[in-house]
Amino acid sequence: AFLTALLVDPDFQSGYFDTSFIASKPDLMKFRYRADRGTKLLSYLSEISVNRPNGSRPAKGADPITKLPSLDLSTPPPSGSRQRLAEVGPEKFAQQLRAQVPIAVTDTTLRDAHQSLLATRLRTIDMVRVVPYISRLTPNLLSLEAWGGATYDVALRFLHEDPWERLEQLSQAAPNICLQMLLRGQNTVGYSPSPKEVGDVFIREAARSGVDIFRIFDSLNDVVSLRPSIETVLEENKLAEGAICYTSDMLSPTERLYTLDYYLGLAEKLVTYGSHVICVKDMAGLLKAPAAKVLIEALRRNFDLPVHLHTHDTAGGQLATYLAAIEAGVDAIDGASATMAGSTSQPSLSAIVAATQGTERESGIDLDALLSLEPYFGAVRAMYSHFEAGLSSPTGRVYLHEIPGGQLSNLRQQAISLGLGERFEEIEEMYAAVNKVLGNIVKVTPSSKVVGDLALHLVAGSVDPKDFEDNPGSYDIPDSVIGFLRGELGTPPGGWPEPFRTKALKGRGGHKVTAPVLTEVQKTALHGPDVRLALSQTIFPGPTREYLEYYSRYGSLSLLPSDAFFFGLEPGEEVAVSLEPGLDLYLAIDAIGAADAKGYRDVYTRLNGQPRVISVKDDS
Ligand code: 3PY
Ligand code: ZN
Repeated sequence: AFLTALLVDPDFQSGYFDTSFIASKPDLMKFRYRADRGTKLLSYLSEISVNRPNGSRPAKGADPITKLPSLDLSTPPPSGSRQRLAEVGPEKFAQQLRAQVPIAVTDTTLRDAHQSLLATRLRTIDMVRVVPYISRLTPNLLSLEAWGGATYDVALRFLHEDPWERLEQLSQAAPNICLQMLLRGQNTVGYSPSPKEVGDVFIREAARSGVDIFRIFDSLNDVVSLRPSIETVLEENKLAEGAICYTSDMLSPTERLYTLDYYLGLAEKLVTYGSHVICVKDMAGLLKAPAAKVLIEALRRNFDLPVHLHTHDTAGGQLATYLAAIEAGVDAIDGASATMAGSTSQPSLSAIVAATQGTERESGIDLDALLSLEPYFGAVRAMYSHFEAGLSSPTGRVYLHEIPGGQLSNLRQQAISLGLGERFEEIEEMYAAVNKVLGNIVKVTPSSKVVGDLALHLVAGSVDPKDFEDNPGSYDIPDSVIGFLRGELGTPPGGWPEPFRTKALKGRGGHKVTAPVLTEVQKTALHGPDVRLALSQTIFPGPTREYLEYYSRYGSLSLLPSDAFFFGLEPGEEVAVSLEPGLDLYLAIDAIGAADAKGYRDVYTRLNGQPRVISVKDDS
């Protein structure tokens, strides 16, 4: 196609031997560049269509684009929380949040909901398409939680996307609503602590790239470790939401550790460190309505900060918890679009808005607007059904095992891949038993991963947890568990389980914790021109290497529509890819040939109608 364009160019025809005019034809070179990008994407599609790493495509449902609300996007979205934060600054913003009567609402659909239902697989393209509608239809949201948590890792590792590009695109698509991220304290968005310098650089870059609200937690509720992160957020003039992770059952008469006083003690520290908001992070959905009433009332009575409640609807009762919390004065709560809500995800936004409509604390969010967004997310969810965890109902068993919403769906998938899918109840019970062995800890990423890893390991080996507790020296122990016992994630609230810990570490390098340090190369990179890449390389070296390999081989895979990205194309199918506004590429596969003696197949493709044959090794 490049040659054809060249040959028909009048300058080429008139100047036959003189090619210097090419320098004055940048479009030709662009054409070449586009063709290159197209060929790379076609190579990826050919590879996926031959080898189908995600299995075969589920029955094709409605294209989510056809389900977008009908709305004129040419008018700018009304101003909202983002403008307010920029105008009045985070302290005043927090005071106003505390003083306002309407309940403030965060929409978690683009982060926690898909992390908890669809293995965090939602791709940027499916987010960025709907955000301009959200910003116009529900401009009164407090925030959009759309970044951080597991999304960073999964973007690099499985979606071959740059998480920073996602953040930038989201920030542009929702200029009026605060963007919120979940930060795992000193673990940033990873599974083990990073040096403080990494946390600092990470927060500054995130703030610059569009994050307005940082929700920050520690996986063992060691809130002292949150101080540096909170301080950096304050320096960036963004809103710091220090979180206390809720676990166990505060009002149980037998509860000795996770009591009201324990939570008030944590909140006091967060206030001292300068947190603007106190978040109660109920990651497993264990906060029952009566406990919410007591906890929220006490937090608001003891401190002047607004309180933001986060929960997961795993057992099915969390709307009741929200109503109790609202009555007790909670300032903000979290929900997800109804078609991406419920069970391990957040309660439904529509249900929240409907339940408060006509009351003193009604949210100001338009219920019809929320309803008009549900079909889009319903169609998106159907397109990602491959990643559903198979949790088709609420489960009260969460009160027994206390597995966080984001982990419950993941653990089911892990169990299935280990051939333990049929024994999931055993894994749940083992998770509860292992939690006791490890000292009845707070379980949220990454401490929850420690408990999950050990539970799977013991069920796979049919080990009795009591025997493991008595004789840990006789068993293999996953690395994450050894790291935890050494104290890499901090100290558990109830102290160390002894003599188990000493026995388990004996002969395994002892109790010595190695503090994370940066190499000189990492240090230089973090202060060099490509901070984002340096952060990814420091926090996730392996996945970043893989991302770069994919990028050099296939280009910007985030441009592909999701069903083509996950499942390739059927022979005869064509997709359009928008390289930039007004510039579409058409990619098609006509046929896939038989494997030759070496196992290669010819894939007959077309790029903007021009045929080309791509050879792919069939791994089957
Ligand atoms: C995360 O850290 O990813 C979480 O969602 C914790 O709840
Ligand atoms: Zn959550």
